Amino acid sequence: MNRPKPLILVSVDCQDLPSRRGPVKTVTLTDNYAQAVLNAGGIPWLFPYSDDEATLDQAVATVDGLLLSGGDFDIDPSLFGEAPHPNLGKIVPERTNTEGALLQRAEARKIPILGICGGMQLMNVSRGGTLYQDLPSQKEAVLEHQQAQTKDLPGHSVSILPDSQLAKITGESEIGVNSTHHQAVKAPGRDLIISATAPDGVVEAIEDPLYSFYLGVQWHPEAMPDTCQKALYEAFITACTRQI
Ligand SMILES: [Mn+2]
Repeated sequence: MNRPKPLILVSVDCQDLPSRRGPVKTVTLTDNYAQAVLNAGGIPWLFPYSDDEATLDQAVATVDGLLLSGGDFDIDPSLFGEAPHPNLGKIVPERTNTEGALLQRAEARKIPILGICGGMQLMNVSRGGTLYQDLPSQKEAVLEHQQAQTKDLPGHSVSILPDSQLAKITGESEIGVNSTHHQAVKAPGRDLIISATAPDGVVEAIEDPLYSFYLGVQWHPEAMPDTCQKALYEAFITACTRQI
């Protein structure tokens, strides 16, 4: 008999897509997230926005892992006690509220959690951490973190903290990563360690050593072909398999 595959709740974007009868609100997810979960041996479950407590409870109780995807949004700075910066991008309260509620429940169950880009930023904020609302205008001497080239190519390198979960997963002390963000972690939240930084000091990964798998990365491993990036999703799915 085949080994059962873990079920992974994947958070989504929601966009107005054109149709012949006008714009239609549509749940969206870049397919490479779903493919990365499938390729690593998991079953992705795309979960829409909801504020129904019982639904959120049951949804998280049902799954073996939580993947907070990135997307076309910024985190609301009121969540970390700041007024909006003029260069703050679009905030999507429905999305952020849904993901925050899912995250809270996933943390309570201590199931594996992987956060990508904006997903990582939300993990930090939910632990009381803060963000740069707009890196270029709020931090001096930053590299280009919104690369012009496609996401399969690295935009900058990151140094990985020795003995961190990320170091164990990748087996490397430095890797190339893509970079398509203008926000970033400023102060890390409760119990979180910074496990990767860019050459300019920008935080690129956070983790909670008290969890079996709690990792946020600022880049998009699902968009890169490198073996060490695939290893990230494989480690996540392996950890989720232990929940079954
Ligand atoms: Mn970056």
